[in-house]
Amino acid sequence: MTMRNVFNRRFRRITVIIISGTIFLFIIVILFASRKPLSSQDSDLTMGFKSFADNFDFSYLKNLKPISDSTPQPPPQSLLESESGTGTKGITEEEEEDTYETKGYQIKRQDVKFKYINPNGKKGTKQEVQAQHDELYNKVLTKEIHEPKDFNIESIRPPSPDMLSKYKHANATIVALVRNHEFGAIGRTIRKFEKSFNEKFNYPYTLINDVPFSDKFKDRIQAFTKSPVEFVTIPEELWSKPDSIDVEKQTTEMNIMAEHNVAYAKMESYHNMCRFYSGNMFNLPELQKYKYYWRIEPHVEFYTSINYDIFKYLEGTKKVYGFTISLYDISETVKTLWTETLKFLNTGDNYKYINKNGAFQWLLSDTQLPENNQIAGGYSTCHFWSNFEIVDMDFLRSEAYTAWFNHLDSTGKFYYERWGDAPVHSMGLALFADKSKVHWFRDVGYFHDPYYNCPKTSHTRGCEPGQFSKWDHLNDQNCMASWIDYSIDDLDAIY
Ligand SMILES: Nc1nc2c(ncn2[C@@H]2O[C@H](COP(=O)(O)OP(=O)(O)OP(=O)(O)O)[C@@H](O)[C@H]2O)c(=O)[nH]1
Ligand SMILES: [Mg+2]
Repeated sequence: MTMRNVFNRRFRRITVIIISGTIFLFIIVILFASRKPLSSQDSDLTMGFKSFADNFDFSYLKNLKPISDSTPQPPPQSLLESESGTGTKGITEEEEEDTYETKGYQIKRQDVKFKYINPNGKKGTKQEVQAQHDELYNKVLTKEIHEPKDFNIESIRPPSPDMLSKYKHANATIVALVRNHEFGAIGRTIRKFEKSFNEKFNYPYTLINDVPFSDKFKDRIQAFTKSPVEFVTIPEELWSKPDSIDVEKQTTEMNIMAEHNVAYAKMESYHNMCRFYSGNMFNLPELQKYKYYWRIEPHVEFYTSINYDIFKYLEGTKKVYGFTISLYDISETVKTLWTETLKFLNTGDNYKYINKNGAFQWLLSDTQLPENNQIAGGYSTCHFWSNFEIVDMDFLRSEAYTAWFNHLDSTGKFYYERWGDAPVHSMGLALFADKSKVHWFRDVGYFHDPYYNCPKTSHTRGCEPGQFSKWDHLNDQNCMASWIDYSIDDLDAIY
């Protein structure tokens, strides 16, 4: 074969390849040109490639990934859970690395730590900070507000009186732990509470006692309300001091607290009450049928006529807790509550219970009463005052809260210290709940001696808007500015 013939044959072969390649490309172009305009239909373009690819077997191309469907997929369940529920799921490794310095928390297995990072750069002596906090509190409480804006309040108005008997309630009850001799004081509270809220809704009451209620108590109480009242005696095992408590140690510790003027230090029934409200009350058989409770107490005041169903507000907004007053605690009563809690969080997989949107900075702030943080192992002692609390018991009955309470209880420090149910509930909420699910009922005027929540609303009478305490020298006990600073993103969003 001559060189010329070889060239001609090669030239012909190349020409055939080029022509068939061009035809192949031409067919593809025709196929896509007949589809909708590309600019407006990106997802169709992907689908076009996909259906095209689906008609061929590309399995021999090892690294070719299937073209994914362009339909948006829901995020993985783990990410959804981190939105508002409890737990660390959804925190990426990357986030875990630097949140300690920038946000004040590190949530790693057996390496959980928190620190106060003073997010707003608060400066000054504690007196100066106190003055700034007083000013903020006063400004917020003297601003005229109305009902919450984050829910359709018109949909949860009271029924007309003739429809009251047919009203479809939320799954809720009003609770009070009381003693037989307190029938007058709790009766007066019920009368005020009825006027403010419950005569418009008739939610049932659950009155609780560590001994059976007397007939006299029951007869007197029923006269204060048209709502059903259930009288409950607490089973011994949910009330009394556990056998595991070292009585000698208890006596020694109680005497020390009494020497430091800690109120009720030596009163064992008070310690029982705090432990009961902290971890056992919502386990009473009679409360199993309910999801929400609103706690009331003898000797309190309600100043606002509430014209919407507060339980349905919590239910509708999926909030887990409502409060009116936030204050500092007597630090000697909670000396090791925080350190015991850190021990719990750093055991096994317990870190997973922490909600990364918890109110950590509120738990740790040390600008107003730094001496409290020193005595309480870093805990600010800020808490929600639990004599007024509206609670979703599913939170208190959750695995996270239950495991944590069991740890606290195992230390015996409801007796060796005087851990109150208020700091216990509050710390649990700050760690395991999203802070946006904890609601300050700013619109509800309330008083438990000596502190107020007194808003400026058209339905509030009998208190002075902005006043925190009966006694000015107790204004430094107000922790609400810290809640406002660190746990409310937008003050105008709800009220
Ligand atoms: N049945 C019963 N109820 C109790 C006992 N101790 C306290 N309570 C109730 O528990 C609630 C809280 O007790 P309080 O004495 O008001 O405690 P506190 O609010 O911390 O203290 P104060 O500032 O004195 O009101 C109240 O409703 C009391 O009636 C008890 O031993 N038995
Ligand atoms: Mg009280």
